[in-house]
Amino acid sequence: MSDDVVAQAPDDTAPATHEPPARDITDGGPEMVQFLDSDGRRVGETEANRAYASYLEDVDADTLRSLYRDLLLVRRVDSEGHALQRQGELGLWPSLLGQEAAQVGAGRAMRPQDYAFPGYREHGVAWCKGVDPVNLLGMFRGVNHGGWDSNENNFHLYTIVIGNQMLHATGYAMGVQRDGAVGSGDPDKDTAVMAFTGDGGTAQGDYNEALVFAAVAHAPVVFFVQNNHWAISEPNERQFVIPPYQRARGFGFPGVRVDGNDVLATLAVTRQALERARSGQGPTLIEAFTYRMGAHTTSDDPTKYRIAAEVDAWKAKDPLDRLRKLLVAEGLADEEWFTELDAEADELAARIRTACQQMPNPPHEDMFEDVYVDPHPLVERERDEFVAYHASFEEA
Ligand SMILES: Cc1ncc(C[n+]2csc(CCOP(=O)(O)OP(=O)(O)O)c2C)c(N)n1
Ligand SMILES: [Mg+2]
Repeated sequence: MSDDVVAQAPDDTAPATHEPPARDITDGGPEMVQFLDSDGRRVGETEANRAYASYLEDVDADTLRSLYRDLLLVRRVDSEGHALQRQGELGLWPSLLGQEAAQVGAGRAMRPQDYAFPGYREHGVAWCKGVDPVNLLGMFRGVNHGGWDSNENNFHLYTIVIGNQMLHATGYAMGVQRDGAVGSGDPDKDTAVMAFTGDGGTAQGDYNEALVFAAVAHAPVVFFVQNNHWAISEPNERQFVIPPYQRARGFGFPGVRVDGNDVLATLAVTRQALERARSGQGPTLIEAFTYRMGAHTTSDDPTKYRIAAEVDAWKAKDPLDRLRKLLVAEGLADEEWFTELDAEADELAARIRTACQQMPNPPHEDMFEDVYVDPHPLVERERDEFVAYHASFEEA
């Protein structure tokens, strides 16, 4: 354990400041797994990445291009969501800007049978799991109560209650164990569960309880913490003293810090963790070291609590730029290819924009649907009362 990655305890007596943080928050330390540096150069063997190199052996030119395609299309979906909110079409949008590689690396490592439990910012994971982005927009437009059938793509509904999905994921993973879908050796059957949260989520009771349960149950779950350095306006120093990847050991399973802006490293590390889970070796915690480039949501103004220099420092670590540089340097994609991809992104944006604008407003009584799996007399009575109450206005 190196000292430089251990955060300092907060000094509550210090006045609020807009000065840069005392330590370099762009440096993930020597234990961080990286395969592609900020300049798009491949990183040679290091102590940290050695154990993961074999998980990238099948990553050829096609795979690299398709990873870049996912990163770019996900960024385009995100910017369209932001624009739609600004134009009054959505109530809210939480941007994933800067976290594309963390999410695409993780999402692409998953097999169809693996189940994801997201927070509310995991648009990139949703994309990789095959969820139509239109469904995400529907939720933030407020025209449905979740947005999609979780079991269609094994991508659970967004969870706004911070850290809560860690418990859902762990419980689901314990169910997977009871179904005998762990350690059977059948690659189409063995299943892992992924739980996504943020740096702020690690301070929640639910998160810590889930990690204890997962450890003692030896559950097939991978906890994926996107450390984007901010929990709304609260920095890492307010969430933990020991970073999340080092805390995993205290719960009883391995933790690894990965460069979350490096899609290759994230892919490799997540593949390894999922394989461990599927084969019955228990949980892993992955801390993706990344940065929230935008506001917390469209309701937030980060200029009130963080300095521009910090954002600029992270801009130089952009996850798309570095893979684009690699593709160009290794002659795997030319300008024409990038132009065609931009056109595909524009088409995608136009499709989801139109679909969003045309979403019908649901009948109000729809909110009583899907509360329980089976019909419930209390919910039915409440729905009838609600419908009768609304009908009374029409009569008046
Ligand atoms: C239990 C709970 N407490 C507080 C909130 C309000 N809240 C919404 S997002 C957020 C910060 C979460 O930060 P982090 O886990 O780092 O995720 P990020 O938004 O950075 O992706 C908070 C406190 C909430 N949604 N749920
Ligand atoms: Mg955060």
